[in-house]
Amino acid sequence: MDVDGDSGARAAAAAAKAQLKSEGWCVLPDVLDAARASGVLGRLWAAAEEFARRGGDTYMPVLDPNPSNVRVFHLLELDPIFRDLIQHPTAVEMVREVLGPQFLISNFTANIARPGSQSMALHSDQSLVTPEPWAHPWAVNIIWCLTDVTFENGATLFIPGSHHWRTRADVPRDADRRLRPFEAKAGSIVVMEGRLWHTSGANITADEDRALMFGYYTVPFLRPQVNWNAALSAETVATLSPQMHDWLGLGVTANSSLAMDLRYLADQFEDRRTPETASPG
Ligand SMILES: O=C(O)CCC(=O)C(=O)O
Repeated sequence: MDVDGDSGARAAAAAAKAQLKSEGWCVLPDVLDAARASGVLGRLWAAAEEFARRGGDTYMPVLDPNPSNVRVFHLLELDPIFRDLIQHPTAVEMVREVLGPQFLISNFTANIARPGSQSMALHSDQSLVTPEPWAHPWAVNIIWCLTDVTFENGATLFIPGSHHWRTRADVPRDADRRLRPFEAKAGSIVVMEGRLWHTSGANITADEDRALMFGYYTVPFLRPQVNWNAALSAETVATLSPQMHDWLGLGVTANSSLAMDLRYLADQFEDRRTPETASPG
């Protein structure tokens, strides 16, 4: 979908944004065409091999019950195609819809659920990086669908309305029975705000992979999940635009927010001045 395109596309984008605001998620179809989605999938498999060649483990027992889930971390370091996708204009537009104009790229990973894969823990991504209460959306995932995603092949399962849960005590005992799949065509993105509780689905097909990539963005005052200064090589950093430097928090002043009022005292309270309190001259 071209968010800036014709009026039909604009109406669909507006509806998606309204749904994101009220329900905490939306699906935008056709962000990548079928050929591009399949091309990115090929690059993802190559990246998985390269990740393993560099000593990374694609099976993470702390996350997944068995090795049928293939995890790939540090995508931004592995192939420039992922550096393009993390700053795709549609993705950035949806991120800003949730987080406002300023944000950081916190992580970019993939999870290929192969036949036999099982669900990880139920969680919200915001609960992984901030303490309770979760009052505002401070994180958002852009989930790239590189294959068609169905309940059967392991679609991410989410709980409608769970973005309103403010503490762990709000998670109901029957949460596992409330799960619903995010189903979408290859080339879609699913936008999921950080407070929506979810898990990976089980892939119960005989021979179908489900390949998703998770671009994770947060408000700028949260420490990113990945320390990009450690994760990215000098060669990769040299390819990045000033904008990407900012979004990855690479600069010396990255930890200083500009969203503050540092006017001098006299200017901050100028409107309260009366002729008597105004300085002479
Ligand atoms: O793969 C999925 O469907 C969900 C993955 C996820 O939520 C995670 O890795 O935190």
